[in-house]
Amino acid sequence: MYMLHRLRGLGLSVRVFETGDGVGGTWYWNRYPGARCDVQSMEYSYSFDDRLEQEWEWTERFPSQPEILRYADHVADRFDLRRDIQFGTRVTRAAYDEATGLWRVETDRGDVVAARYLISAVGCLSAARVPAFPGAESFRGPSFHTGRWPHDGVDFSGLRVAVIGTGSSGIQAIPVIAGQAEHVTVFQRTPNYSVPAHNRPMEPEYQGWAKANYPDLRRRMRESHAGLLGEFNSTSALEVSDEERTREFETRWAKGGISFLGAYGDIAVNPRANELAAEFVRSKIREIVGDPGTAELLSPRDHPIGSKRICVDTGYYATYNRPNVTLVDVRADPIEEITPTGVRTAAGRHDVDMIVYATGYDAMTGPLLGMDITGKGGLSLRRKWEAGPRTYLGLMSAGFPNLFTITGPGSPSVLSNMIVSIEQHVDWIAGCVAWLRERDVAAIDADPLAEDAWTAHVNEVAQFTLYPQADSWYLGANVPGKPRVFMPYVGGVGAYRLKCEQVAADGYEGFVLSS
Ligand code: N01
Repeated sequence: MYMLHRLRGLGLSVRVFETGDGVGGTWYWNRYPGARCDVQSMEYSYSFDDRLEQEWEWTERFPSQPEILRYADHVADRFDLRRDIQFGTRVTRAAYDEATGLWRVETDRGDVVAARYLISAVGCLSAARVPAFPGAESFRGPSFHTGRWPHDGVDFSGLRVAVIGTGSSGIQAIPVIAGQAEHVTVFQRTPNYSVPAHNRPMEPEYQGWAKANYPDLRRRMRESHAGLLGEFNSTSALEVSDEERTREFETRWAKGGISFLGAYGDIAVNPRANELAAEFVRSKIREIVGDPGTAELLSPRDHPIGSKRICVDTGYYATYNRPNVTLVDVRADPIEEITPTGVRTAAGRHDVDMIVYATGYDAMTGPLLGMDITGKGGLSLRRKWEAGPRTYLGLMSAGFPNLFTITGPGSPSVLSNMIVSIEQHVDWIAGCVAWLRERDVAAIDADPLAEDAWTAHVNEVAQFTLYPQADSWYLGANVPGKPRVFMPYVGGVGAYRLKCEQVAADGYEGFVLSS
């Protein structure tokens, strides 16, 4: 939406294709119960328009999905965006025509359009993934993926519900479903670390203060590591006494949210420091969950804390104290098939009336590769990225001129406050397009050498952290056969922004320009 707004400002004619029937992207699709952002409302909003940020009133500390969707609708109306968006349309193919220097874009509605610039805003977590369980289509009841939730809601009353998956989506949905359903059976393959949200109504004083200080707060977010305001402590967890460390963890746990990981500067890089934070969360699980066996099953031990996206919950662990919730460890007792009446694991049958798949996404590359993109010489993006995504700055991939990827692989994207990263990419792309037009440059493409160096750098920085130690979607490890490559850029949004600005100031260094 912001890209459309900026391109209009440049006097370009713009057509946006959107699969959904409305705006909002992730917040349009993810209508599952309990869906809520893990970035605070005052930080998870557009900064590009003063009046917009002053007039919108957030009602909760962490915004719920319906509230963010209302905000997205408000932005669309306020800037009259809908007239250039074609809803209910999926791009199926995009091919670069070297003779004309234009992209030919095809959709599932039969549109064929030609464009000088093609900008992808397909998101990082939009290709929902349901694993291929044998017999899934034989199930007689309804089944839903959290990322493709019915618009008119789902009534769980009196039902026995299976939830498969315990990532951020499952962890948010399970407590709400358990509050309504007759019984919930959770199928967990890997336990995740989760910290409480301690969500609450927005304090008017805080909202007023943030609005009064927005220019400074937004600047701090843009210059920060993750695009967030939280207090990040740079000292080592190993330098302080046990008492002091526990006090710090307790304070952050009581505050709630992902800034728990900011307690010490070496949690993301030093295994010993990491283990101290991980063990603190495990101790909380043991404190909350009554049954010691269940507490142990819920305690992650196979990956460092933060190496998978940390979850933020409301009453998740306590849900396992309810008599109507059963936890099944599918690592010890794997799912063998879905039957007409439920889920059959190696150890037995679980009859249910409904299945909720909280099984995640083909992240980052999935939505891009789903579009069948071909560049110069008929090179397909799928072929080029066979061994993992290759980009320069996450913004372009060599051989695909004038194709920009907002929050593409190789940029901070999912490791940051997405709104901050989206705005930064949109501003950079708009600046680049304006620059090209002023100079009559017909095409911009990534230089393969700059791309090689950036791809190596993205990988090198990731290796310096504990991220590669987890089988995460950051690495494509959740999709069988996907190359194991760390996709987002860990270097931080502040440093990354400086790099992008420098490249532009140097006449788009590392890019090839052609007239
Ligand atoms: O998806 P996930 P998600 N058999 O991939 C399990 C963002 N988000 O939708 O770990 C059994 O994290 C899988 O198990 P395992 C956020 O960035 C943000 O929950 O692969 N289980 C895992 O438990 C997040 O990280 C918010 O062993 C199977 C689960 O399904 C990202 O979206 C809220 C399986 C998938 O977890 C994705 O989160 C929601 C199988 N065959 C999402 N296949 C907030 O802002 C998969 N699983 C708070």
